[in-house]
Amino acid sequence: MEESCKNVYITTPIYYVNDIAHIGHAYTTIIADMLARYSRLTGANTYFLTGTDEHGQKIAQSAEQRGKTPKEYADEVSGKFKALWDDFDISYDKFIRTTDDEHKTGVQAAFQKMYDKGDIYKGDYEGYYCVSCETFFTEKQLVDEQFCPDCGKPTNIVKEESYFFKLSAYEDKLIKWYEENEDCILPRSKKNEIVNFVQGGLRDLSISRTSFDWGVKLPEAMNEPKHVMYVWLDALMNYITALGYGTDEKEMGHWPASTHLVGKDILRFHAIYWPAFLMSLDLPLPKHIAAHGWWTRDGEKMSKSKGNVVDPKLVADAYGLDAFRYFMLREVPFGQDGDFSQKALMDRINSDLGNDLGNLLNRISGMSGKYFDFKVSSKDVKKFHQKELDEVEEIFENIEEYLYKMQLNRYLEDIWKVLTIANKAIGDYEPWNLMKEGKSDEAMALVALITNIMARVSLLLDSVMPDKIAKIAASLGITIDNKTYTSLILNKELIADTTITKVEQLFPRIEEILLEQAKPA
Ligand code: ME8
Repeated sequence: MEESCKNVYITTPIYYVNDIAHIGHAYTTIIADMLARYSRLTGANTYFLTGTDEHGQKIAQSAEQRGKTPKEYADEVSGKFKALWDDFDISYDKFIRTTDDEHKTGVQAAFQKMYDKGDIYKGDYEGYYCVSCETFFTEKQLVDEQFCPDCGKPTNIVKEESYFFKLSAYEDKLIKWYEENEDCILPRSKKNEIVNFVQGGLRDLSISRTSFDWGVKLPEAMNEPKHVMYVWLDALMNYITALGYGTDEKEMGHWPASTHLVGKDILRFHAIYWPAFLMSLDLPLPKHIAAHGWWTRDGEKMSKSKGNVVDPKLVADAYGLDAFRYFMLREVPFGQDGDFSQKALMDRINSDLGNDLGNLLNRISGMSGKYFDFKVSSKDVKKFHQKELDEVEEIFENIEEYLYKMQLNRYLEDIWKVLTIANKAIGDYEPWNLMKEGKSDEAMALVALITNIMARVSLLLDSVMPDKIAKIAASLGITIDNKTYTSLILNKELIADTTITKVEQLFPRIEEILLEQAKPA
């Protein structure tokens, strides 16, 4: 994204199929979608991956409880995730499933390579396992000698033959990577936690299980039919098998990932195991691993087991998909937790979207229609409004930096500062008086200034609210594409003469909470 024609590869976690999609999953996916859309607008060669994580004990148990085979169950839930993302117009290039044959072949190739390198050895595992988190723990890590320190559920004692990955051998290399790549883990506070954890010492990682069989088998050459791979090894590899690692290698040109988006619950897997696996495979490391916070309800993390999840589809249907996208990105600083509230969503719609954005468009169409038969010319904007143009320039100067640093709320805040400049200019220059005084060229310059600001804002907001921005762009007579982006954002040019068309009210005022409750059916 930093320059055009470069490769950009954005990923979401692959979601477990034991759960229904809730707003937490939607949040990660919407952020990734925003980054991918923005990247495409800049002209970068963009690849966006999402999908589902379908192996492991947790899925096998959930399927059994429902009287289904794991594959039947995975097909059903994976299909629901995909349908939701399609309904949300998520612009993924590939939806990977870990039960795909190419994925399984790719993971086996990776396992074999790490084994051949001497990074995998056979041993016996003895310790504790949390099925819900699919994570191994030592006795010391448990809470009250029994419970998972992450989710609080009881753990199981596991004693079985296992293959191990020599994670301990990668301690120094990982520390070096963290030191040399300032923004490899975002936000910084989360990076510090990871660095401290690794400095505390790493133990080798058990990467195969023998007590159940719902997983990828070890490579055939190893002749270990009892073993299936640890689900996290299988899952993390999706980021390269999706590009054809170990099979046709077709899309491997996209590697390394630009940004792996994850929730903070799974940062350790991504920031410790994953780079160590990649080093073992002699592959370059991702540029950023960005961990966001949790959406909570009444202060508790949203999760199906707690029964407090909010259905993103119900919310989007009631309040509008684009408004929901904007709300999620704007409401909570990236990395922090946020409590979901319909009241806060309603306020954002009425104030930011209705008043500041939608109403500004109405004013453009109203003024241009009343005074100039909808024709707008930028001819005199610089003559009368260099001051406002400079103010806008100053705010937009580093706006893309916020995206690269994942400060998405600040990105949006700055766009809203610019909208404030536009709204204020109308009050300051009073075009209705300028017209009365016969200064129609000055009034035209003002209307054109606002139109130009709206055009730039539209380019910057297209990735956030693609549907509404398409309507705004059509009303302004501009096209949202790389050519317009280059002209207006990179080259800071003004738009050519244009004709405004009226649009329906984009964000009708919402007077009351629309959903009794937002729980999934
Ligand atoms: O962990 N708030 O899958 P998962 C915000 N399969 N985000 C949330 C959330 C919440 N309350 N709940 C879930 C897995 N998420 C593994 C990943 S990747 C190689 C394997 C989002 O279905 C957030 O992105 O449990 C979190 O990291 C992810 O869903 C966990 O999804």
